[in-house]
Amino acid sequence: MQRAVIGVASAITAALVQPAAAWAFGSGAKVWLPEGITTTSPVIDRLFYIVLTLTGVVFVLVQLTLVVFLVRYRRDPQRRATYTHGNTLAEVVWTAIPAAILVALAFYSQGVWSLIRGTPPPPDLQVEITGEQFAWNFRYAGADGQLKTDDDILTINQLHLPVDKTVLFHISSKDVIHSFFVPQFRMKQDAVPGLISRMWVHPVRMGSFDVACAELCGLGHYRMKGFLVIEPEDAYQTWLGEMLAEQ
Ligand SMILES: [Cu+2]
Repeated sequence: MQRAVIGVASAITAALVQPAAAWAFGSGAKVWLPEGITTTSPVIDRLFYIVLTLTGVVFVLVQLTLVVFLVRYRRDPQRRATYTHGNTLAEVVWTAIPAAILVALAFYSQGVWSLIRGTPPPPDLQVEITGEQFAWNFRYAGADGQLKTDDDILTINQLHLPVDKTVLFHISSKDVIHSFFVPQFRMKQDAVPGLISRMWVHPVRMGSFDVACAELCGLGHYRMKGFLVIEPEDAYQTWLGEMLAEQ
């Protein structure tokens, strides 16, 4: 019995400590998460692993304490129940320490939040994203560099971005609430009809990635999938030229 408890406890600890160690030693955040490909993804991952480590340690401690109490105070006909008023010191400690941790986390995460959701940096490129049942529509500016004009370039489910450029998305929806989600961005933004939400990214790695809809939006939700390609500027311009020719 004791061996089984120790076995389970060490398995839980390993599952929690490994990602924390991976983060601490900089071996990338690939233990649980796909690779991060933007300038802000390491910042988000770091916050995630800090919260995971804190809650993981508390979880293991609480479960171990629970097991210890279950065994130590199990039914014993020889023992009489005693009355206790509690312990003021213990109550102050178990209130003050979590409060201090939460306040510290609030300040720390506020910095991350304002970086990601505060005023976006000046964009090199702006793309309008419109969700609809069940596809992603992307709108690029044409030769005039302005969105919402006659020479705009429209694509369906095909999102190409140049690497190392700041991109500002304007996200909305035609019908129901969708959610624009690229796991490698570590960002997710609801696409709400009648509302334009902004989200910016600065991709630093090239490759092909999936664009998912992260909001159950109807029967075809599962097949609402876009394709993101992050490529060098010249390849991006070539692709945009091809899309223009198809309009
Ligand atoms: Cu959807």
